Amino acid sequence: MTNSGNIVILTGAGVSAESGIDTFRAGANGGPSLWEQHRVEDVATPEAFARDPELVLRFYDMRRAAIQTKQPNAAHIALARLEREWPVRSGGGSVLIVTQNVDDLHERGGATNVLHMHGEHLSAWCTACDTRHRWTGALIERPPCPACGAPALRPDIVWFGEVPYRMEDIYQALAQASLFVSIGTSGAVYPAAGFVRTARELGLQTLELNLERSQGSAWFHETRLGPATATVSGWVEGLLER
Ligand code: BV8
Repeated sequence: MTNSGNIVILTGAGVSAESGIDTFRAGANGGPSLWEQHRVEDVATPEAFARDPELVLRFYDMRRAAIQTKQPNAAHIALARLEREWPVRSGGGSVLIVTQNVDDLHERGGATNVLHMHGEHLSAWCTACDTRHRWTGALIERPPCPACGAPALRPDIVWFGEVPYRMEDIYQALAQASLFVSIGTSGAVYPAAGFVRTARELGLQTLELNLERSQGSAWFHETRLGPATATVSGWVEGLLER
């Protein structure tokens, strides 16, 4: 625990729901959730990719195209404002957004200090030469890797059973922070769902902003319920204008 004023913010699908992106447990407009349309293990595991690469590539091509038609919402924009203004307002505190989301709405909302622990749709990973490439198009035709030419590109996404990205950076940021805030996540997927306990063990203040209580709610000092566009904007205004 430090009184650094550093803030670590964990976000999940709920922060992008009001931008029209399905969450994993509920469709954006009351439709079937992402996982109702496909069994997780059929589309988001290395085994699934080995078994039926076309199905997996089509699933991610569909989502990669879809997010490029969506816009950041007031929650994304408020968090970007906090990232810009908190250092001055807090006398040097920083803001890190650790997101489980694979869309680019935090960045298009203006945030720059964003850590995608589960990867990004707009990135393709060559499993032949281990390079990553910004990618907005499809992968189903197995296009050649821009670096080595091998038809070995896969979505740069952390699938179930794979180790999330930059775990050391996340734990280090928590160790140097004084506030942990979780926004729009059900707390169902680990290791992300365990961060609040780590934060408590480190003595951080903890706050949850979510539409409903998450599986880890009991670990938070405070929970504020409601849509992210309202709760996040209110929280940021409260912090910057107090
Ligand atoms: C790993 C990319 C080893 C893919 C994703 C311990 C116990 C049990 C199981 C495990 C365990 N440790 C590991 C596991 C296995 C597994 C796991 O957790 N399984 C679960 C299902 C039990 N974890 C893994 O396999 C991970 N890898 O463990 O490697 C290891 C261990 C330790 C340290 C290092 C390595 C890899 C997990 C990553 C998988 N990839 N995404 C893709 O996107 O296609 S996970 C994916 O699902 C998302 O990224 C996200 O993480 C998760 C979905 O959760 P949410 O984002 O929270 O979305 P959800 O729909 O669930 O909830 C939305 C919430 O928003 C709701 O609460 C709702 O109320 C709220 N909401 C809705 N609308 C709004 C709103 N809130 C505010 N405003 C609104 N408008």
